[in-house]
Amino acid sequence: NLSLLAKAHGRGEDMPYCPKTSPLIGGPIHVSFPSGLTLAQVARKNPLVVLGGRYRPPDCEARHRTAIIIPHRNREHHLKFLLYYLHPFLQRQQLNYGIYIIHQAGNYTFNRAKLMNVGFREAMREEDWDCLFFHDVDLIPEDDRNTYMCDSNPKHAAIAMDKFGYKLPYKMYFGGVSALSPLHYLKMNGFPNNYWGWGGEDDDIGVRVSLGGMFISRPSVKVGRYKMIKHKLDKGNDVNPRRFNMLAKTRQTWKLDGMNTVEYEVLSRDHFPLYTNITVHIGTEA
Ligand code: UDH
Ligand code: NGS
Repeated sequence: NLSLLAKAHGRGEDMPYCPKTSPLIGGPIHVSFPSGLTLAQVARKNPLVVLGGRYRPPDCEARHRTAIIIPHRNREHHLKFLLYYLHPFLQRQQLNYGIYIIHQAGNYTFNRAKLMNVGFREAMREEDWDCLFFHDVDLIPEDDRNTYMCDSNPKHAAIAMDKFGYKLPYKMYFGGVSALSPLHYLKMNGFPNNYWGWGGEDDDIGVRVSLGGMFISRPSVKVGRYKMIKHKLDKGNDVNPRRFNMLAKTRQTWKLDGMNTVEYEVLSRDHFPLYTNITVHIGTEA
């Protein structure tokens, strides 16, 4: 089976599996934001990344296939820094990975969770990923031991962010970066489609985890550390005044709204050197 797999990938038949723990993992990462960085420089530093932002370890068969899903609009500056850190980070973890930017078309109010549903479906269309990392564009992991692999329960990875003093802001926080297997995702009917604007969608997702009969797993606070690139609330992403009312009803709505009802129109799919860009029209609030 292994040799068939290797053949299907057009590689040598005797490629061994990568070690269970990557020898390239180094621990804490010093994160700073070099001025004048360009995407071309990031591409030059990552010669083994192929079109669409895909990578597989050159000398062993990866044990894990992880897709990174990044909701995006008008944050090219943050994206550049994230790619600068994320590509080498994922390579040190010896993953088979791909990076997907899900770009919301138009100027209508932003909808982070719906973009994640789009990312899930579109990424799974391309490859049999065994783990999906839902990743804000402005969060840079600060420790290699924060492995981008799935656990047996949905994982909240961004447990310790600098802006919260490297602590969880509250026990049920599920924002920033989370990791789910396709099975986890379908068990909770994906994410809600109707949180337009800032706030609450991550809490809804956290509630769905338990409604789907699962628990939240987390790395240790030593390892799940992130630096946030500072910014203000974006234009087109005003605080959602309906979020508390909606959150109070998640138990009634989660099966009626989610992956089973998501509707959208893909406007373009581009395989750029460092990422796959999917530009999507996700409509407007009902
Ligand atoms: N995002 C975009 N473009 C936007 C809005 C959001 O790309 O216009 C994406 C991006 O990946 C971002 C994520 O959605 O990391 C989350 O949005 P956010 O960064 O605005 O949310 P966060 O909570 O910061 O990190 C909000 C700033 C302070 C809000 C205070 C409200 N009380
Ligand atoms: C909660 C929000 C979450 C948000 C978190 C951190 O209050 O969506 O704060 O926000 N929940 C609601 O509004 C219901 S932050 O400090 O990053 O601006 O992620």
